[in-house]
Amino acid sequence: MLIKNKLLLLFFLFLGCGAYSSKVSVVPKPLETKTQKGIFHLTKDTRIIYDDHEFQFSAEYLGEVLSNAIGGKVEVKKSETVESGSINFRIDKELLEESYKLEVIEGRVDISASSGAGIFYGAQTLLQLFPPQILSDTGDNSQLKIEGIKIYDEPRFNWRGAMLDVSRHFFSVKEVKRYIDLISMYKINRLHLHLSDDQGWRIEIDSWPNLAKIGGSSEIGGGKGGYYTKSDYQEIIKYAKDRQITIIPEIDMPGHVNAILASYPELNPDGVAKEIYTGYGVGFSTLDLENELTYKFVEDVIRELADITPGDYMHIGGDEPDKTDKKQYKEFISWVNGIVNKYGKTMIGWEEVGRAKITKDTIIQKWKPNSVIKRDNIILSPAHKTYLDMKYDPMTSLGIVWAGMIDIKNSYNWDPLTVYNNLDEDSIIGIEAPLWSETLWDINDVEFMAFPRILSYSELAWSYPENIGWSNYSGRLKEQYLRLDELDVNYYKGN
Ligand code: TNX
Repeated sequence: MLIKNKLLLLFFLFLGCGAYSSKVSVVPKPLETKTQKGIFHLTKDTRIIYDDHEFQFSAEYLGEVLSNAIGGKVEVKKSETVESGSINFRIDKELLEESYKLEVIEGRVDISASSGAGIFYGAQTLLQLFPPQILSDTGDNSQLKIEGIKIYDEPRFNWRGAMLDVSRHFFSVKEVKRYIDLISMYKINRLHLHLSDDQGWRIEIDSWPNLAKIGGSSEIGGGKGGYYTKSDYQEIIKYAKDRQITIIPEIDMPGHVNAILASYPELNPDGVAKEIYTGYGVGFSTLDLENELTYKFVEDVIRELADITPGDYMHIGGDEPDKTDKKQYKEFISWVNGIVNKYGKTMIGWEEVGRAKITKDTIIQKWKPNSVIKRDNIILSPAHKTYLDMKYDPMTSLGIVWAGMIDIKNSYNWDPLTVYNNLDEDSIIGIEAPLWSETLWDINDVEFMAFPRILSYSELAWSYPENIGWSNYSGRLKEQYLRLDELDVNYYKGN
């Protein structure tokens, strides 16, 4: 008995020493990591110093997190001079666009990059080197230190995406920002917003105001829906851009268009507006491709949307055109391709657009589990591996199962090169995890389906094959749970 108590006492003493394990649990796993001598303590005297104006946002962002953690004010300043006791963001033009170097030496942290993206990613890695309490705002800084380390990191794929369906259920600007906050911690750099579908139209278009007014007034299950004003949309874009995320707007056509047909009678072949639709079905609606007004409508929407979208891309959907004549579908997609290019954007479409003649730069998003289409410029979204709306297991209360169930291990254990009959690595621009929202009502539901699976996709897209492996990842993932706990993320806690 006595011995057992002594052992317990020793155990608690050990914990109490604050010996936070120095194992590196960063997700996605950095390319090269080496521990070295030195230690850096976060204190009320810590300063963040940056030498290039491009780094200002990341410096202030990090400053805010660290200030909350220590319950004081971490000073942030622009200067060429490195000081001891500081975290230094330094420009290094030799480095690749999104890469960074991070070094913790005695009493100092240096992060260098050639761009704002690299510095932001370095700052995210730095936060993950601290113990999880760095994300709490208790002001207890007794444990907040990092041991010496040297990291060089760069991404494998340039497209590391998430998609959020804001049509089937609408999510507010605040909810979208929360999602951006969380995914940007894991170096995801694209957020594709599915802005229209049968159940709702979510973006204000001045030349066709009923789209938002009528088309935006519904959602699955009969809720009140909603839409983004142009200034809402721009607020989301700015928020995402600061966090190195490009917003990709999608207007789905020529199928998935009931909300459009409900907003304007004149876009219907019989001149009668469709009823608003609040069910789950797909594949029942089509634009009238014999009506000239349809083409004016589409061009107006693309022009206005391109105008308020600084990113290079526009997604035109193109999926499940079950009610569209096959020949007309192909002609329409080729025509839309020209319109998207006319307004200065690269077109993206779900893989069905590959049936039509499209320009070489067009990006195809593969989603069907048995997809055979081969092309340059592919985004991988295999439904049976990356669809965040698939249930984890039969007990999951949210989600659907048409592509199977995807538990955490299954979300991680697949290879981008072989998931579809040996694609050429050069043809893959990256991975995107779509979250369709038929069964999701609010951000809590979104968090439950996306976390922790989205961390798998972040690692598969960022890390090189030699750094990918389930047993190592699952250990790091456990440590990430403590961080998600600090942020009150409603993540799935099963297997
Ligand atoms: C297929 S994937 C769809 C969506 C649904 C989703 C549900 C794709 C391009 N279309 O309309 O919401 O399945 O998982």
